[in-house]
Amino acid sequence: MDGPGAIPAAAARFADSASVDRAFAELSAFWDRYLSVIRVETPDAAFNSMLNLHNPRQCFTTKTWSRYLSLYQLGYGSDRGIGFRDSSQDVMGVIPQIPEEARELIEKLLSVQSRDGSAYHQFNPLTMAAGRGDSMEYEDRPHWYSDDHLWIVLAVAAYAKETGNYAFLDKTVPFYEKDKAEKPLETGSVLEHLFRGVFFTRSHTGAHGLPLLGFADWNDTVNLPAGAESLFTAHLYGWALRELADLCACLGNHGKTAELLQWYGEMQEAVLASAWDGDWFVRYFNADGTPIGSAKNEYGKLWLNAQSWAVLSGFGDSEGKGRKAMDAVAKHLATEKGIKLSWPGYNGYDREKGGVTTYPPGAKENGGIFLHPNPWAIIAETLLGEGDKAFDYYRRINPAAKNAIADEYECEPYCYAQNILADEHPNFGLGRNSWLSGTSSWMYQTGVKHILGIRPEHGGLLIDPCIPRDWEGFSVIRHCRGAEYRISVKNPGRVSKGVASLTVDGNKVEGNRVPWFESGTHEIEAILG
Ligand code: IFM
Repeated sequence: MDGPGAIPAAAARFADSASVDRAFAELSAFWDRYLSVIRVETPDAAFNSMLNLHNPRQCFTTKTWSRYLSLYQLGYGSDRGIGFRDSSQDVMGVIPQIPEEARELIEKLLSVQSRDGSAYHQFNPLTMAAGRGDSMEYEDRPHWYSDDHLWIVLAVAAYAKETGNYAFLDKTVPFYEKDKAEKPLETGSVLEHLFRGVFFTRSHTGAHGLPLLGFADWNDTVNLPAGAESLFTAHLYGWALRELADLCACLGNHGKTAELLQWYGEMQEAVLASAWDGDWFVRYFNADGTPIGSAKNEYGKLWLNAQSWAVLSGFGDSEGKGRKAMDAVAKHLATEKGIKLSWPGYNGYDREKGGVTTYPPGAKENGGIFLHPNPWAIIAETLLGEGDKAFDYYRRINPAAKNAIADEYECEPYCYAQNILADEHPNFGLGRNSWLSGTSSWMYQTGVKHILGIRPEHGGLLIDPCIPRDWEGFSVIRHCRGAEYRISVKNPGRVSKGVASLTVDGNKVEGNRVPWFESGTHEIEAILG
């Protein structure tokens, strides 16, 4: 039973002190187990405390509560519920610790995917009733979001890499639409859901061959008239295509892999043909072809996600464009308190751009230090091999390293906030909306998978660190697929990246991938150089 009627039975479970003690013991055992899945020891104490305790704890909270029941966000009584985009990302922060709960959430998310491949933007987890979100407030705008359905591809791929449970891809899950008797009109395998998602994007492109924005992409507050195109969605589509291609290769479906990689190549061509602005990548195109995120614009000249994601998707690899784009980020967007989402902030309401222009310059999505995209910039720097830069960006927003400026920052020192006011705002440095932010999942993944570089792949556990050059090394204990890996990384040559040699239980292994074991404890030693 749900609701107030359930209270007496719940209270009765804790009517005597022995039951209370038992419940506390269970809770403590849960956290001991949860926090033991990944343990790190590095030369940076604030990094260790985030990765060993606070960050995975916040990830559990975001996975459980998405963006509702928060002191900052709309209350439970609203129809916000679980966000498709939000939870598809949050879930990636808990897959190593609670893979089966993660899978259950992934299935729920897939069950609110539309038959056309797009996704309902949000759903109530108790009733599973889904809705189209804020897009319904504007009659003249599309009622779908261009990114939602692509995030779930990343989540399913992460689940498969972590667990090796490829049978899950065949599991049948309904699409959302139902008949009058509430029976789903169509079902499909998990893999079919993912194919429909990427196909939706492939078949909804605009004048430059780039994905249409729909009502919005990751940035909820930029709502351009119909026909606008999104570079963010182009890059997310690229990442999703590569994940799906890898999954298909792993399942032995090489024809499908080739087709998906061809789609990837086509989108890369469209991006490179239209979106390079000279020193950085454009963020959107309006329906009339006007770029947003161009040196030609008066406001919103440069947007972080258009640069970092050009590296994440691999589309910006060509002729050093990705590096140049990230240099523009360092020059115009990076402050000592975190990286701004865009610059300069809009200064006044403009219905043609949407909610972004309702914030003062330097706040939230209008040129604020929006933290959720900061880890994407950090990952981009690791992909470019810049360990010092990556760790510097990490440190700038690490709440455990903000004690000296606690009065200015105002948020908790043990969890990530959603945003910090940026240097165009008089309260530069003030943090807000802590706890329920996608920053948590991404900062956790960034720390473990990209800076320390301990990353489950289909073919084994990858050891691919990108660390500050002055680190002597670090160690990680990682439990995965029934085995324990005790990893020691040494850095005698003081480099950032590049595994020169790898031993597994004393035996030399070629490359930087540890083969999967089903059980036991395994000693891994990697020497960088
Ligand atoms: O991506 C969104 C998220 O879904 C809700 N909070 C704001 C983010 C950026 O607009």
